[in-house]
Amino acid sequence: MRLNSPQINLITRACLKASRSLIRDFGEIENLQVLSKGPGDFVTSADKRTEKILIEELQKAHPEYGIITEETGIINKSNTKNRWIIDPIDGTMNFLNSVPQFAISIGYEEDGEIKCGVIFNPIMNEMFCAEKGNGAYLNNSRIRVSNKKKIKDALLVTGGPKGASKIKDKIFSEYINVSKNVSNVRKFGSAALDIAYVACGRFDGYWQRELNYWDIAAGIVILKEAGGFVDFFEEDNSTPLKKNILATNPNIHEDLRDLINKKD
Ligand code: 2AM
Ligand code: CA
Repeated sequence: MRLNSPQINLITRACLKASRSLIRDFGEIENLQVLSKGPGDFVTSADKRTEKILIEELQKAHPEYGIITEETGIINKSNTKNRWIIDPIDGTMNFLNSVPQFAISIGYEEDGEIKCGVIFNPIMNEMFCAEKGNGAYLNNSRIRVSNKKKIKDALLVTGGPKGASKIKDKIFSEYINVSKNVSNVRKFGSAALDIAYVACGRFDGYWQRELNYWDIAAGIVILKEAGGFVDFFEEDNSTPLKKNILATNPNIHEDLRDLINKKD
């Protein structure tokens, strides 16, 4: 792999270290499914344990960097120049159900722009990474978005709505509208991996509402470096960490945007 910024090296190392205990924890889940209590609390602690290792590793090199994480929140709030954006387990519901579709996702942001990122599925041993200007990779191979030209032939992926969503009806009707006009739509349950899969051409496009910044930060640079287009829609300035994302190969971007905007 020809990515060699200090930040990408740090993120990669932190991911590999944290994944060791994450793989062990995943192996325990099946045993816990049979207990009446279920694995809920265990997963929460696996999430926290993973995040703690990631933070410790990244802070060793740069204690002054800002950090935005799913579990801990914001660290070193005043540093908005250099920030790590961390999701220790993206696809928690899959993890909880013994489905090996989840990932550690870490982006590095400089002056408000994501410069590099890693999305690592430790069970499949797939590491997606990218650095601005230096391309995107899956393990050691360069990746590129698909070349599918027509939206009607596209295989898309989406997610949501969340249990607590106030716009469930809107999300479902959008799903119907889009589904009727494309080849098919999948729901895989990990936003980070959904974007990574668009980046390597497994899917032609992805959209989802009501995400958090840490779900997609690493995916933004990976998709762009793989030749994809990424964009946010219906942004609300009062909640800058909440995102509605549209991420596709360049050919179908406008068509998917039109489908999302289309009303019944
Ligand atoms: P998570 O697994 O880290 O919670 C599932 O559609 C995708 O949406 C996952 O990437 C999931 O991230 C993300 N997501 C963010 N907030 C969520 C929530 N409250 N409930 C379900 N999924 C959520
Ligand atoms: Ca997430």
